[in-house]
Amino acid sequence: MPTLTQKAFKPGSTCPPPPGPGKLRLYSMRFCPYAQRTRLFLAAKEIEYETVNIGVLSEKPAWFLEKNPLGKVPVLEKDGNIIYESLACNEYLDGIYPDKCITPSDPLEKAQQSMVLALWDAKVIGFYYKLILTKAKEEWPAVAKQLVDGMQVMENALTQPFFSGDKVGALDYNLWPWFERFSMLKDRGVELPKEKFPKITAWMEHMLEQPEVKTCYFPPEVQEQFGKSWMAGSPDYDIGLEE
Ligand SMILES: N[C@@H](CCC(=O)N[C@@H](CS)C(=O)NCC(=O)O)C(=O)O
Repeated sequence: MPTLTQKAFKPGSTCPPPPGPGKLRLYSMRFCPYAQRTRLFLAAKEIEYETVNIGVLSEKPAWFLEKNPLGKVPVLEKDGNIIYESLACNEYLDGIYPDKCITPSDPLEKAQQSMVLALWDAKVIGFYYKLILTKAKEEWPAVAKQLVDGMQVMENALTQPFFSGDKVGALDYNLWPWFERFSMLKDRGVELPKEKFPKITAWMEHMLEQPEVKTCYFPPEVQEQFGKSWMAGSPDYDIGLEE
């Protein structure tokens, strides 16, 4: 996969020149689950692109805010157009590269996928970040319980082998990145035992077999190393990269 740079751009850096005509660029952060949604789409669709990694969780380069005023990754850039927000990025990719379309074309299926993502946003994701960012240990058990209760809602929503149906699809890619990171929360009281989460356990096993998931994967120890650096207030974006 062509990569413009792996090391994260930081404040004081210069914006790299725009990608050439017809070329696609992804502004990313190696450990960002939202950017991973888009990387999974790119890998599944076998689209060529270049990557510019940004140190986005700490002070960020001023030029990046000109790309996305929200200051968040993922961002796509192609032929002078800028797209931000992971779900918008993924739909845009399916729109401009219609081969291997991942977004459902059936309106009902599309609505159902959006509803499950809304459950995820309401019942899980806030507690996930609250647990990571809360320093007061005495608050962890209550937040961990809310998170596990939310995961039960997701277990109930998983009625087929994949969240998207018989085969892996958009909803699976849009949910997977946080599951890859769940071991980061073990120390804070969150586990997903097979007895309580049989469908999610089986789904995770299927997901880990998908080539695009393997392409975008970091093992738990690396996710945990990044998680610790972030929780300690100094995210290490460049773990594992050569000096
Ligand atoms: N709603 C956005 C969320 C993206 C997001 O929060 N990305 C994080 C990195 S994982 C980020 O860039 N954070 C920087 C910030 O919040 O300033 C999406 O779906 O793309």
